[in-house]
Amino acid sequence: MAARLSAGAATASVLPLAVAGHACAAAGRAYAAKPRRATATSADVKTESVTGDASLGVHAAAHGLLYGCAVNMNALGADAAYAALVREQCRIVVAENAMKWGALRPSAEGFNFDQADALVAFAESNRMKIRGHNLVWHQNNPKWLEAMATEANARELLVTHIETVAGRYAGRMHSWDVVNEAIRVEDGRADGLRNSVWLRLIGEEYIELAFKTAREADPQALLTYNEYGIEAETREGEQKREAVIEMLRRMVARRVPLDAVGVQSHIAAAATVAAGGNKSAASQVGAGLMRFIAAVRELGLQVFITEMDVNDRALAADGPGRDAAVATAYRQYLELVLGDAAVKAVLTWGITDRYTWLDHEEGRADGKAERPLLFDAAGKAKAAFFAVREAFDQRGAAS
Ligand code: 9MR
Repeated sequence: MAARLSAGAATASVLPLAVAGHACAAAGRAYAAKPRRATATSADVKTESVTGDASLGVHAAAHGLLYGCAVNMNALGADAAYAALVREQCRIVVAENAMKWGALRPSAEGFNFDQADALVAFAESNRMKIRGHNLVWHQNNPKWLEAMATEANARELLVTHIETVAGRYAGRMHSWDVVNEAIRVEDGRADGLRNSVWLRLIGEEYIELAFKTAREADPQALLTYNEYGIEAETREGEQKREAVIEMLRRMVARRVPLDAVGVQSHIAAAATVAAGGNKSAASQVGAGLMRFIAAVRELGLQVFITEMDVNDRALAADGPGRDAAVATAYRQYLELVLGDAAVKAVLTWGITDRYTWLDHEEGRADGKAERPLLFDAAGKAKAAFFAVREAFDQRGAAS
């Protein structure tokens, strides 16, 4: 399996981040690395402008990239400073939750587009592009769906949902995550497909059905397959990459309408800086991910970094090391993946630590709030902001 993924891409099996740029160059269609600029210092963090021409959206655009973030609709309506921050930094937005079934489908009969429409209006009034997330998932489905969906009606439920939702915003979306997280190797199927409600009721063709329906409903949106857990240089990461790429190859061979792959990029900061450990999810990202991205590119598909954040659970509570380690993880990860010309967009999953989904998860052992994003809870740019901006600036011209 590993041989298939590496064919035509980098030949080294494992590369630490520091030399991963050579792997990209070996793939033949990557960017030449620029000399690295000095790391942002805490003095830079205090004084440098981050707005206007200094914003992430502008810096990304200068290097052929779209930058944006996931938007929390409750915060957007209630927190003017948050809305201003999103407006100032982003050229593309995605609803963190507002376009999921759970938000759109309070009942089997009806749709509630209030929050989704509000996001679209916000984006359009600020000339931002919009990603739709998502049309088919195993999570955040309303209770009624699992209760009433049967083998007899599941296709119709899925098709009606996609026609209605993608159709409503047709011609106005940059892209749609049509199917989200369809692979789960642990579920034991040879093809790696997750044992989701849609797989059980429709069979593996639910994926093709979803993409075809989405293309018909909105021929202009870039149709995306979005996945997590394909970043790490681990056995699990490699197995998942293999299963995803095989599924993508089958889809392309069958002419399923597919334009892009979303690499979610929920990563973890290195434990080395603050906690003294030597195991780091960030530093374990490398050649495997770049082979995957090259394989996606060779299928003629674009790559979007769709949900990046850096959890800091492994890091000691305070001191300068914590935010610096998060910034380092952003910098190393983005310098690596932006080495491939197929990567066209970077979105973070949120923008300020004030609103991060990670605080509603397992969280830090010390009970303190996570600091995984680019701005602190008061809206001040962190070292991670400057690391991301410099990673955008490092991206060279296409070779
Ligand atoms: O951040 C989202 C959180 O608020 C929701 O409760 C959760 C379930 O819908 O989804 C989170 O976002 C997920 C995204 O939709 C898909 N990839 C993983 C994200 C983090 O769990």
